[in-house]
Amino acid sequence: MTERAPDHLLGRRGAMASAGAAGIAAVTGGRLARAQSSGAQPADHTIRIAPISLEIAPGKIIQTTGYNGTVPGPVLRLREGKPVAINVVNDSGYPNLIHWHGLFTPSDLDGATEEGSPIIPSGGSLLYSFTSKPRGTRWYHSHAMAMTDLNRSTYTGEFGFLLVEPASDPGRYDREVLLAAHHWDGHWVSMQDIRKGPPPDNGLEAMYHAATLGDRMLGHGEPVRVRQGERVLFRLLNASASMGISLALAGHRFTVIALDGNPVPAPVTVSTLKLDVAERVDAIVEMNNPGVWILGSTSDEGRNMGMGVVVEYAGRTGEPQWIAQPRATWDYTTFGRSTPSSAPDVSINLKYEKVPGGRGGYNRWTINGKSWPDTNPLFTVERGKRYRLVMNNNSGDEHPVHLHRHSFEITKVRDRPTSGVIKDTVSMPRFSTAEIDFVADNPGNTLFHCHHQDHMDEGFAGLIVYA
Ligand SMILES: [Cu+2]
Repeated sequence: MTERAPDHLLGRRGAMASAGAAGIAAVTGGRLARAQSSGAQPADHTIRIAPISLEIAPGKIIQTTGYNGTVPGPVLRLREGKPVAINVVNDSGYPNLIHWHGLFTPSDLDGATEEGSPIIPSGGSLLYSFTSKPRGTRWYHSHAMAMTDLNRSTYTGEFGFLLVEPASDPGRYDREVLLAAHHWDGHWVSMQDIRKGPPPDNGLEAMYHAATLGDRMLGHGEPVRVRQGERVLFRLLNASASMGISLALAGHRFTVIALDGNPVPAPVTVSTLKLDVAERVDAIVEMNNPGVWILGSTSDEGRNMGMGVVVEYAGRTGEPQWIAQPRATWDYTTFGRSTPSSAPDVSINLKYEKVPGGRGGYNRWTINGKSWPDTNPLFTVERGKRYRLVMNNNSGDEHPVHLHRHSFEITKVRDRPTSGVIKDTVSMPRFSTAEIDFVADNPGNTLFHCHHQDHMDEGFAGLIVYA
């Protein structure tokens, strides 16, 4: 593994050490307690983070870490509006914590040291206790730093679905299928060597040799078994550390009903789904084309790496079929209203740029010219006001930017106004613009960052603070 210059070590690493120590020393309000010493509050769920040997295809063993001995981790089904206590035991072998992605948690329970959440030392444990909201397809994952270590944080098997279910809503579907995508077996390569191109595409990036949709590589797991006439709800999650994906189900189309777990105004039917890192899509498929099909990456390279799963109708056998998909553009406004949203109280411009690392070096990332921790604070908000983030991705890379502890509304994509699409992560294509609005309705430190593990570790993060 390449050692980096000392200045890189001062990024999130320095901040984590101080915030983590402070967090553990100052346990707040009794809601956050070390499970070992609390004793009084029983846990509804226990998640043990530990090493696991994962066979994703015959003879293809991945040595990683995961939750409760499975990858993905156990599905946590929580009841909307109800308190839940989750005991997390850290036997991962490194300082760690869990982020409850998409939930409106207090800062100290959110699992992000930048907000003041405590780190769990190796061998320690922590009780997370919060109210489950909002309803929808959420997930949980490590929010530790990885830096150059591809065996930590979101590079590992430390991810799982977290479904916040409404008190009463049976849903109009016959079967629910949960599939999480992940990339494995990563190593750092210089893009200058790969693309033979000039800067700026020149720094080190993680490349992968294997991928899964579900628990095994395409063709090596149990098929998704369906029956003709069923309406199947697919809950799809991209739990990759740094790779966006496009998925299709040969012979079928998806009716998208929710993005990042939140119902969309226009449930449009499409052939391909695009999920950037951390994004979720809930889509209904009418099973009306009996056969044995592949649900997988639209790229041959992706499926060859393992990104896919077989969908098998009852009574059907044979080789799984793939049908090449016409190139499709993915646009959030497809699922939104064309009417503009409410006007914001305050607009804030955010420009994202890369500081190329050169051959053998790691790229740095900036928001308005600054990298974490110089982006603490990024800006200050007042409770109850509506903020518009006017974002300019002035780089040749795609960025899934994620807002913690709040949802936002997409209000413009490039030059197209839209409303009604509520998310917590928005993918910004290379050299693009977008606008998102959020209401400052959950006081406490709030992290805003790119969900690419390496982009975040290399400075693409900022802290929004309440006045
Ligand atoms: Cu990024």
